[in-house]
Amino acid sequence: MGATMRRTRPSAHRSIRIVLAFGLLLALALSATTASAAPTTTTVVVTGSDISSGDGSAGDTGWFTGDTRAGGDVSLVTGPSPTPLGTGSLHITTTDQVDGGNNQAKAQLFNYSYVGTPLADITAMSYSEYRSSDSTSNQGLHVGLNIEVDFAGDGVSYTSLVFEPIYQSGGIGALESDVWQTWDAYNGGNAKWWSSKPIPGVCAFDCFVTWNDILANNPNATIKGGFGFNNGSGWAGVSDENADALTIGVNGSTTTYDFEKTPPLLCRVFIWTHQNQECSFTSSNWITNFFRNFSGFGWPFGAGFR
Ligand SMILES: [Ca+2]
Repeated sequence: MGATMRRTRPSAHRSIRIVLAFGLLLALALSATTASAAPTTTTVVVTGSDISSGDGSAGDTGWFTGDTRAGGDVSLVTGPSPTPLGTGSLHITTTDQVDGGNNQAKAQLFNYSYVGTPLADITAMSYSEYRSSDSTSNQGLHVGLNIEVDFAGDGVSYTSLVFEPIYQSGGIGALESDVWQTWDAYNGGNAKWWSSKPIPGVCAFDCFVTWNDILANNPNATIKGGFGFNNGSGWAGVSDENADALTIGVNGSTTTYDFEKTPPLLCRVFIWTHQNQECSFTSSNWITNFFRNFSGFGWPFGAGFR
């Protein structure tokens, strides 16, 4: 009896250890799976060296001035204070230039890194904007967002979807000058957009429909070109605008672009996955950016400037 018990006890302990080890491995595997699928929040600083003229039609990603025409200008400046992020912003202006009887001044700054993204995967869009009282254009005209879209998802179709603050629930009464205002261009799918061309469910120019309406009528739509800011054309008068903190979310992971005149102090973060993650600081907001840049990446072993 005693010899039997001596034989069975070690065997039972081995079984328990095997079960515990298997359970630990399973927990680690599930943890890793969960970590890899977790949404991320990223801030990217955009400075002048990040911007090129023209568009990303050659397949380049990054920032381009798009269809910026004579009389339109984009530049990176300090202020107007207090900026939504950092110390600078994008200055996006149009003059009262007249070309052939129409005011054609137009300024754009588009990002071409989202080409091919299904519109249905977009989960956030927002930006901050500042209209100077030096503007002489109609006070309802504030800088808006554009997305160049393949609405049929067939590689051929094209329209520009446009978000403008004046067509949102507050109307012109919500628009102000000489103050930063933040616009939610997604708003749970309830933000209003219009289309530059007729597409299923949306007429050209004059149909102001929700993002969800566009998706319902164009379920295969994808981003075809640029996503970003537009000022003009066809706006009589001078438009003096600033923009900052452009956010886009894809499948729950958001990226916010912080426009800055001065290149930030760069650092490199070493995280537990042994990957390096660029992060950025400016002298006045480095504490905020320290935590913002580290969120979503887990605790680092260390960080260093370079
Ligand atoms: Ca900024």
